[in-house]
Amino acid sequence: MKHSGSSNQPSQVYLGLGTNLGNRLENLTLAVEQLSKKTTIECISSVYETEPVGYKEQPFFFNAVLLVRTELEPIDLLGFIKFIEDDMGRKESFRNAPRPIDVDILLYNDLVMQIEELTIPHPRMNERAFVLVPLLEIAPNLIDPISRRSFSDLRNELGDLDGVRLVEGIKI
Ligand code: PH2
Ligand code: MG
Ligand code: MG
Repeated sequence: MKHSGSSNQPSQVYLGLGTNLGNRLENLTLAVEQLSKKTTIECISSVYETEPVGYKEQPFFFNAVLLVRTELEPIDLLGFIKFIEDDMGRKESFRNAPRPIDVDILLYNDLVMQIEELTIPHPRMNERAFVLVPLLEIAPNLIDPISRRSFSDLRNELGDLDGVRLVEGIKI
């Protein structure tokens, strides 16, 4: 099944990147370089340094969001992402554990899907300032395909954005 409509246009996908082990900037750069082998990178947010959410006893993250275009179907994109995460040395341990790189599919066109391996939109993105702040930087008018509300309203409802700080002077 094609998720990009009847035309053969590539799909527009927002990806969330997170890293909190090793050289975080290098990890982000390497992940983008790897992603560019099978997708076209359209837009990259600034880098944000963010307080860990969930499991707290771990280093601060660097987070960023990308817009890419790809002809990969969601499940094939997920496979490609897992390959990159494994290649960059991610160890399967526990949920929310520290990792050299985490790449999450946030949005895939306006697709809504739920299978065992993959839920789109990302099920926790609307609660996470470390996702919504960089997402809104590159897509200020985007709408949540489930609630049909703007992500900017959703971010405003989060209130406290203190745990998310723009890192000045660096670019992926
Ligand atoms: N990712 C998580 C859990 N907690 N916290 C921050 N600040 N950034 C993340 O990318 C992150 C997290 C699970 O993937
Ligand atoms: Mg994640
Ligand atoms: Mg993930």
